[in-house]
Amino acid sequence: MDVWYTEKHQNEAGITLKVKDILYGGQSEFQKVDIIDTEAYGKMLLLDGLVMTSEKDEFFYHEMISHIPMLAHSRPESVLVIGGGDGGTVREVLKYNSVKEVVLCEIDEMVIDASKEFLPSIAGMLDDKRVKINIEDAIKYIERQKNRFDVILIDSTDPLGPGVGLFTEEFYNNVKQALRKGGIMVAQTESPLACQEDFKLINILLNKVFPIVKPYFAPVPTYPGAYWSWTFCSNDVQPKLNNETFAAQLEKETKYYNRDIHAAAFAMPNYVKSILSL
Ligand code: AG3
Repeated sequence: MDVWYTEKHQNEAGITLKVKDILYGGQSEFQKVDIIDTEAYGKMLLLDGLVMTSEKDEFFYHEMISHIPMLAHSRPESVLVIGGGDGGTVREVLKYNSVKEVVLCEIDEMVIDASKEFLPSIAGMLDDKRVKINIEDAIKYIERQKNRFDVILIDSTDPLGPGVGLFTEEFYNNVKQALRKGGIMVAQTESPLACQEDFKLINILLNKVFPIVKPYFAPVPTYPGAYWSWTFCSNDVQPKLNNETFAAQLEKETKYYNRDIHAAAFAMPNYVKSILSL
């Protein structure tokens, strides 16, 4: 079989992968949901034809979106994951004994069902009893949450389609209200190389809402630019490592995260400083 999958990036570049098998194709009320198996990156979840995650490189993304905020917090007990229906972020958050509940607020049940069936190494912890799955638009859900979560992780798609409302000042304000004292929000904030405009605009919005806003960076080989960002936001907590003991234990099994990476992730390349006018 000589079938290739391509995601185009701004219609001027892209990623192309040789397909071994097409495992699932569905159209939900919100988006197209596909699972394919590729030679180079293993099984992958695509939403509206865009790469969300792959078995081979998911660890960069899921470890970075979760361990940086979780280890900057003094004792995370209640965690909210917005989007993230593939379960990778939930899997990482469940590694903390302090965590009593993880609410997954995902708009599209088809993403969860397809991930559970075809991506067990990523979605395998979604049945854990600490996980509460809420199939709802997070824009609505967050309006009802006040002073409720220690860590909120926005594991969204790009600012397009069903994800667009998760990148607004109003939404971020509601997220802020949903945080407890000492709480932390991290959002995926696009590529500072391939999506410079989005990266900049999201950072401007976050700075209107939160007093502490610190972007951080890591590679994600299958995403646009292969270079990704997340942004750490809080009213009262800085992003430094706060739980050295647990980090030392955790880094024995993580594939990307360790204490050196935690410190280095916030180092900002000069061209990124210029994008953010710093
Ligand atoms: N969130 C998707 C990041 C956006 C990727 N963009 C793209 N391929 N154009 C990841 C979900 C993983 N839990």
